[in-house]
Amino acid sequence: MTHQFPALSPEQKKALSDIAQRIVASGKGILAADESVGTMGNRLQKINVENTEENRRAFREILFSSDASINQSIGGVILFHETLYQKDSSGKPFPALIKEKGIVVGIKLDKGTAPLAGTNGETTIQGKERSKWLDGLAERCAQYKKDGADFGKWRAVLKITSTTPSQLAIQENANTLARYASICQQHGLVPIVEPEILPDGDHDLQRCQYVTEKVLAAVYKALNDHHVYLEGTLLQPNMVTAGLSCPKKYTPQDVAVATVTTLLRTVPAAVPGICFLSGGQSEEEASLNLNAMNQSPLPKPWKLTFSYGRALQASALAAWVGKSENKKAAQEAFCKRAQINSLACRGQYVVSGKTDAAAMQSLFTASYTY
Ligand code: 5MM
Repeated sequence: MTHQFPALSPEQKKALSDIAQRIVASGKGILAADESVGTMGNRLQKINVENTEENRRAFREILFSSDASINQSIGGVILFHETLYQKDSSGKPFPALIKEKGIVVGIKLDKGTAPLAGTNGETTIQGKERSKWLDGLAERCAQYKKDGADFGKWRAVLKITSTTPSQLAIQENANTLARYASICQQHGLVPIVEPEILPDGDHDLQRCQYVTEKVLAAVYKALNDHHVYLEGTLLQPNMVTAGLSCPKKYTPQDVAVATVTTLLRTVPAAVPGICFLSGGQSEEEASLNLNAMNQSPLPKPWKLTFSYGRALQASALAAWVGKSENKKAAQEAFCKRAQINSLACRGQYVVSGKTDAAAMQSLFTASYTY
C-alpha cells in the first residue's frame, strides 16, 4: 500500500473541524430549509399557497428573520440554490441575514435522484442527464464558498422492501456520497452526508436497524476509502424506526435504543455530530425521539441533534398560510419548535400542557425519492 496522500493541510482540517463544531455546539441543530422548487410546492400546496418564487422567498424570510435568540438552538441553515441568492424585504441577502445571527450557512449540493439501472426501482445521483454531474461539483463548491456557504449537503435515498436496498444501490450511493464529501472538503465546505432510508413500508424496527447498519457501514468504509477527514464532516441519517405501515407500534425509547445501537456499531467517534432528518415524522414525534436518544444511558461519543425540514416548519407553515399579517405567529411557532429541539438535544425536553395540533401533523410524502 502507498503512503497517505496529504489531501488537506492542517489549516484546512482545522477550518473544517471548527465549522462542524460550531454547527453542532451544545443545544444546537440545523434548519433544513433546502427544499427544491417542487418539494416546496408540495409544502405550500398543503396551505393553499401558490408555489411562486416570491412566496418561497417570503416564507424563508419569516424563518431567517426570527428573533436573534434563535441562534441558541439553530447552528446552521441549509439553503437551496435559489434561496442563497434571495434577499429580505430590505434588500439584505439571506446569507448575510443568517450569518449576522452567528448561524452557519449551508447549501444543498445534490440535484435529486435518478434511476439506478438494473435494480427494482432504486436510485442514485447519476442518470442520463447527470452523468457528468460530479465533474462540475468542484467549481460549484468553490463558487458557493465565495457566496457565503460553509457547508454542503447531499441526500442519497434508499428504500426498504423485500428486495431492497440492493448491495448495488448501497455501494453506489455510499461511493457517490464519499466522492461528494471529498470534493466539498477540498473547497472548504463541511460535507453533510445524508444517506436517507425512507420510512415507507410495513417493515418492523429490527428490519430498519439491520438495513441502516448495512448502509452506514458501507458509507463509512467509502468515506475512509476516499480519505475524507471525518472530524470535518456531519452525518444526517434517518432515525431507526419501523415502516409507517408496520402494525406494531414502538415507543420513543424503543427508537432510541435501536438508533443509538446502530450508530455505535457503524459511525466512528471522530464524527462530531449526527443530525437526524425527520423523514415525515410530526414535529412532536421527531422531538420526542431525539429527546429519548439523548436520555439513553448508551454511550454517545458524538452530538446527537437535528437537521429537520418538515419537523421545524410544519407549525410555522400552518400559522402563516401565506398571509403577511401572520408573520409573527409563524415566527413564534418556528422558535418554539427550535427551542424544544434544543432541549431534546440535551435530553431535557419535558412535555407540558397540550401540544399544538399542527405539531402532531405529519407532512409525510410517500416515496420521497426526488
Ligand atoms: C429528507 O429531507 C431532508 C430533511 O428534511 P425532513 O426533516 O423534512 O425529512 C431535507 O433536507 C431534504 O433533503 C430537502 O428538503 C431537499 O429536498 P428535495 O426534495 O428538494 O430534494
